[in-house]
Amino acid sequence: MSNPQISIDELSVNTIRLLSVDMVQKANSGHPGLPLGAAPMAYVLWSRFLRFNPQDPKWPNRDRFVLSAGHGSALLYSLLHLYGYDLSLDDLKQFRQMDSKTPGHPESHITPGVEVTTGPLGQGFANGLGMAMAESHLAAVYNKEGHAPVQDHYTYVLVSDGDLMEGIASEAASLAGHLQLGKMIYLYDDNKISLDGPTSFAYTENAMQRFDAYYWHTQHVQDGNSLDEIENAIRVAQSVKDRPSIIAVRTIIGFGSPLAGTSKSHGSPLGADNVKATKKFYGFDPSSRFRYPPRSMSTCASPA
Ligand SMILES: Cc1ncc(C[n+]2csc(CCOP(=O)(O)OP(=O)(O)O)c2C)c(N)n1
Repeated sequence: MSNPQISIDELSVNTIRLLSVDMVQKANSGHPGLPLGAAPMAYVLWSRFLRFNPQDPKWPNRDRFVLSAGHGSALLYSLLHLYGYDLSLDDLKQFRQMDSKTPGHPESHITPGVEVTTGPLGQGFANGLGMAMAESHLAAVYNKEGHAPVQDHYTYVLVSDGDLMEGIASEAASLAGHLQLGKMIYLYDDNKISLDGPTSFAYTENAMQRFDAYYWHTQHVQDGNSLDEIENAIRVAQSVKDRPSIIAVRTIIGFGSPLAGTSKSHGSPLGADNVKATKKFYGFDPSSRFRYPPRSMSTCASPA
């Protein structure tokens, strides 16, 4: 790294970003924009909140994490690899290849740690509702006074513009509000860009006002790169027990790349020159591939 003062948090976020970029570039196919923009919120969630055990991915009382915007799968694979799930660097290098553990969209039966198969927008949103309903039911049946709860986990779902445009998300949101599922916490990657350009081409309503009407608790994080702002919002969401929560986190798609803020970073590899420029932006060696510093380092001299 060129900046010796970089914090472990920043280094971790940028490593998640650049592993994702490398996966997409090597496969010559995929979606780099979402991981570049949404890595900070994913990192805050995974490093400061999520309870899980990579050695026992099906531990019954684990927090659930669903990437409803399944096209951003490289983000999820980077997280699973870095947090110690059975997903190697070689698996990341096989992104989008036949019979690999890293298919283009997450598949629950293929990759350890993937809770649910996602890709059709809106579907993961609704799966999150099912998971939260299950948690609430199991807690009501099995948790007993005077004993540690058997079930008390959260369901966290990362959703995108496309998820909120889908009808199924509205139906699920309506029921979630009605059931007052306070342990559903949704992070909305509010980047205002979709596949073909700005969301204003297809989307006019104020989505958060819809969620207010569905009896959800809504919040806005203005700076999607601010780890502390994101953390505070998740803490507030956890304190709201009688409503599901959605946090609209304002991000920039493709952040740090020359294609930032444009739909060109949504669903195509950045291209070799742009990958180099992006690595330079983050202070990584532009010619490195799939490289990151050892876990024990407190500051980083070079990711190579
Ligand atoms: C139901 C459904 N329709 C269409 C698609 C194809 N598709 C994949 S990503 C995408 C655009 C999603 O845009 P957005 O949710 O804003 O994601 P971002 O651009 O922020 O990555 C579309 C239309 C899909 N996956 N699912």
